[in-house]
Amino acid sequence: MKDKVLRLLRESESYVSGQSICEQLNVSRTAVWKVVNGLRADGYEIDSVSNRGYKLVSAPEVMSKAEIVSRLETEWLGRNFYYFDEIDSTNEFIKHLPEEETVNGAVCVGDQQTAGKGRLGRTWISPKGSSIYMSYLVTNDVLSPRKAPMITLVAALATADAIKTLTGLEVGIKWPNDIVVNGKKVCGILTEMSGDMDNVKKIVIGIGVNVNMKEFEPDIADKATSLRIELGHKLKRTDLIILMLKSFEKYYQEFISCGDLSSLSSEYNSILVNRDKEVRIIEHDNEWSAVAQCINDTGELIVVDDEGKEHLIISGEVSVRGINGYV
Ligand code: BT5
Repeated sequence: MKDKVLRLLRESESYVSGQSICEQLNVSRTAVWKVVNGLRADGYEIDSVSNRGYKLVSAPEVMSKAEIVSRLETEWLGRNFYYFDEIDSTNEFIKHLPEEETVNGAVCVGDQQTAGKGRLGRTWISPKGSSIYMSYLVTNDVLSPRKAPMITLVAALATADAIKTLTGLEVGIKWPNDIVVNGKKVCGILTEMSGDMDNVKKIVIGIGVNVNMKEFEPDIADKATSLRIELGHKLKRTDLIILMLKSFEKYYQEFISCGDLSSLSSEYNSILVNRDKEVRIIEHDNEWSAVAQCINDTGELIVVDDEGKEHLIISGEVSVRGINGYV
């Protein structure tokens, strides 16, 4: 209800009468009054003038369900929205939604994760109040296990685009799923799927963006950064969330209508930080060096070994590192 009232107030440049809010939302005047007071308690400045109604004067710099939902610019992504001040992992939450809430485009955002996950059992550091931890659910009949890993690349491209639009920073992608600014990781993506080999039932895309963190623990300080560190000032997390959702919806739709990455690979390759660089390919029981070239239309990384032989690296099975460090 808060998000609906907030949206009506945001959509109007002047006063909105209590009566019109009641009619549009089909609720009583008292209910509207209570919601407005609740919003004021959350820090929204709402002017009220008798015979004219309510006007939103300013919004606080908070991240909340009402703040995000009232500003959504998407058609389907985030229309089922879950928000937590604290959650173990937004991916785990989305994975365990009950059947009737398992709908395409469900989104979960947490202000803090107590068990944030990286890939291959690693940890994602997820402190309170400073970053974005967000997961999207896609349930699409046209997805197959072969196509599912490509979604990680779609999400990386969409997130990089949103970060660039908001900050103007030069944003790169370290294949397949890290977003990098000035050679350091600012965002990681974890895609998980469920179903069987013939029928992928659902895919959960989890994205962590370091927005306003001021520093990092010593063991990752040399390879992690935040948008605040790079820009020199804080950002409103909700501004980025709104752009990320809009951007993912756009890129995902493009991917689904093409069936692969053919219409997105040149854009991906244009910001691929591994391009023409020597990389270490770290496999389960083997490690070797090669020069990375670009991704193909199905999202594999094309690398050339010391003998000039081309190999396709499939995401999810290996790690790729820079020869002298992270990138
Ligand atoms: C990733 O794994 O980069 C995927 C991270 C996905 C996090 C999101 S947050 C929302 C959703 N819910 C979850 O539980 N997870 C997703 P990987 O490529 O394995 O990188 C993990 C490694 O990055 C760690 O082993 C650390 O070295 C480093 N790392 C951990 N936290 C970091 C942070 N906040 N910023 C930068 N690097 C970090």
